Amino acid sequence: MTYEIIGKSLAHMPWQSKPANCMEPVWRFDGNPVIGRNPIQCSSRVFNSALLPFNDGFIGVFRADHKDGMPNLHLGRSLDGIRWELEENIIHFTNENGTDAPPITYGYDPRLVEIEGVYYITWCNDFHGPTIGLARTSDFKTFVLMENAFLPFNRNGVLFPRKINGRYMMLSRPSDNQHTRFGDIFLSESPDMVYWGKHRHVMSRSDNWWKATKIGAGPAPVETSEGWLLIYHGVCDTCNGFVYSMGAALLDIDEPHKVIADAADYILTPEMPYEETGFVPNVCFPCASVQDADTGRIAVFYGAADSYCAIAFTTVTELIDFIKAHPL
Ligand code: BMA
Repeated sequence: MTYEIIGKSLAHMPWQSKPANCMEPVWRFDGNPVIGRNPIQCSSRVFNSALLPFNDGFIGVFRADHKDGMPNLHLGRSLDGIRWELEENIIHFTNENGTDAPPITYGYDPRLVEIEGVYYITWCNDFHGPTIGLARTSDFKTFVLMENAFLPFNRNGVLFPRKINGRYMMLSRPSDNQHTRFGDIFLSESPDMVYWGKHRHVMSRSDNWWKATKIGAGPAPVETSEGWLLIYHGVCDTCNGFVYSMGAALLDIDEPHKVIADAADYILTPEMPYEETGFVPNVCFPCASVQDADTGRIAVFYGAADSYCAIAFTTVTELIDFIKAHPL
C-alpha cells in the first residue's frame, strides 16, 4: 500500500535513493555532515536547525553556538538544501510596533513553519528559564518578535503547518531548568498565536528504553493520507549520558492530540562518527523536514552530536509502513 503526502511539490529537494543493502526505514545522506565545525567566524558549532523551501531554493534558521558558549539564531540560504551560506550576524528582531526589540539572551533548537504565507519561528527562548519563543516574518528581512507562547519551563515548541478547526496548534514539551530528566509531548491551541490554551496530552515517554527518559516533537508534522506524520526525538539515559534517537508516530488529522499509531522502535539512532562524537556525543536531534507531495520523498534535517547538521531520507510510505509494522 502507498500513502500520500498532502502538500506541495518540491522537485528540487535534497534526495538520495535508498541504498540497495539498507534495511532501515530512514537512510543518511552520504555527504553528511552538511555543515561542519566553525562554519562562521563567530560560532564553533551549528546544529539542531530548521529549513523551508523559499523562492527558488531554501531558507534556514540555524542554531549557532558562539565562541562565548551562547546559542544564537542565524539565517542561512541554500539553493539545494545541502550547501549553505550562513549569515555572520544574528537575527535581529523588531517589536510589533517596528521598534528594535532587545536582543534575546539565547535562542536554540529553532523550528520554522509557513502558515498562510507567513513564516513562523519557534525556539527555546529565555524567559526566567527556557520557554517557547515565537517570531514571524514574511520576507526573511524583518522579523517581528511575538509573545512567548508558554510559561517556563518548556522546550521543543513545534507548530502545525496549518490551522486545524480554525486554530493554530503547537506541540511542546514542558520541562525544567536543567537537563530535564523527564518529559512528554502536549498540544495547545490558539486563535491568534498570542493566547494558548485547551492543552491536551499527546504522547508519553515509554517503557522502551530508547525513549524512556523523555520525548520531544521534531520537525513540523507532515500532513498525510493517514494522519499527521510526526517525527520526534526520544531519549535514553545511560551510565554515560543521554542518547537521542528519532521516532515516528501518526496523529489524528482533526484532533491531533489523538495518537493513531506510534512506532515502538526508533527510526534512526546515533551510529555514525559525526553522531557519536562531538560536543555532546550520541545525539540525533531532528528539527525540520522538507517533502515532495508528488513522490512522497521526505528529507529530515537533524543536528548531530550538538556539533553538525546532517540530512537523512525516507518516504511517506516507508515511514507509515514502519510505524504500522512496529506498533507500540
Ligand atoms: C537538549 C537540548 C538540545 C540538545 C540536547 C543534547 O536538552 O538542549 O539542544 O541537542 O539536549 O545535548
